[in-house]
Amino acid sequence: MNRANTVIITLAVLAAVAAAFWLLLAAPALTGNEINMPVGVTAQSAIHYELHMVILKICVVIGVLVFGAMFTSIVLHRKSRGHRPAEFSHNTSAEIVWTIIPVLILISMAIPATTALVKMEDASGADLTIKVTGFQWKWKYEYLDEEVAFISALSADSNAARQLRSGIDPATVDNYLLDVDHPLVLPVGKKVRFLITADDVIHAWWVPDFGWKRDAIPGFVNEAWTLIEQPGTYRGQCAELCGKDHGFMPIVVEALPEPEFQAWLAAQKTRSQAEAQTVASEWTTDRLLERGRAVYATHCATCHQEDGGGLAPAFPALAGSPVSTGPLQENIRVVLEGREGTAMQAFGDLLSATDIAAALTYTRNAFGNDTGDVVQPRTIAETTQH
Ligand code: HEC
Ligand SMILES: [Cu+2]
Repeated sequence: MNRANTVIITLAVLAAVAAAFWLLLAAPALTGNEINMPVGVTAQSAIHYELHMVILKICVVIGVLVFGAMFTSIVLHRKSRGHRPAEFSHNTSAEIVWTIIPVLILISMAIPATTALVKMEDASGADLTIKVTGFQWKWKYEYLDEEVAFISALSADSNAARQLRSGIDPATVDNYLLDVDHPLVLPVGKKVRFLITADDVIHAWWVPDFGWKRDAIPGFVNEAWTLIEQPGTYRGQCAELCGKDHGFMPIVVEALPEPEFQAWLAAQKTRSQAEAQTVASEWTTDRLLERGRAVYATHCATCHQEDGGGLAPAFPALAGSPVSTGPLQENIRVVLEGREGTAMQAFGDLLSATDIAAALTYTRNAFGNDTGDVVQPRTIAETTQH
């Protein structure tokens, strides 16, 4: 092979590398599939994307230069062509050059990276603050200063399909394991600050389209922020690995234009005020049982099972349980305070007085537990105030 052929081959390899890179960038337009990192929908994810592209381009240029030089010397200066290796062992000017150039490259990468980091951490000047608390296995969202708070748990469809031998094909469930009963609703174009913590074990709040993920750690409050630029529904998951149901506590964010968001918020406030009033009123047994069945399905059935039969050995049956059929005060205490050191959490922090009263009334009368006890929401409200 003559020299001209070798040069042509080397150039062809370099051209192929460069073409592959541009194809990577053009892929979404050509195939509809994203190979590159997605851009996301927030001010912050745009910062990440720009930084990623700057660094990627620098890396590609370095890669082409280094591999180009390597392949050229391997091919053109190989032994079979009669080349002999040089025998010097030090070259001060070469050493200075190959130290200074990488240092300059690293500095030129550190500047945009640090700028991006500083912007990512700056949660000041937020229009709205949301406190996010991770529980086993659901999220609680509190709109601070707005007196709006709710629990967001896996949607009933997904929950039914995921049960062992449910007989339901997950492929038939819309957004299987990525749907919740009450999504977090946020305004578009507003800076939203998050205070993220957990009540029991470590969780992690992650919506990929937002471009960040934060650990939710008991006893710590982590800060984060977002500014969503496009209305839409964004889905994420608890990204914690260690624990049986982190994969079943998804996150759904509905981003609404400001006026629609305000309307939603007003409706929520009216609802929670109405709820506060009904706590004081006398509830009929049927109403409590009906509500209790729903609360039980969402908040208790994962462990104690739909039929109250429990899941031996870890989760006791409530059907015939000495607590669910024994003295009422003890049952109230177990549900409000939980059982320290077990998966039985303190529901007093998690559910409203009405929900707890309904769940107690239901579990003391369902599954053959015919105690006939009716627990009024006001009884629970009085207990928790002390
Ligand atoms: C994450 C799993 C989990 C969930 C959800 C859960 N429990 Fe429990 N529950 C447990 C475990 C585990 C125990 C046993 C604790 C122990 O060993 O002392 C328990 C114990 C109990 C007991 C005492 C039973 C007995 O016989 O000792 C009652 C009553 C009870 N739970 C009611 C509820 C109610 C009501 C709900 C829903 C509002 C609920 N639990 C949700 C895990 C759970
Ligand atoms: Cu989790």
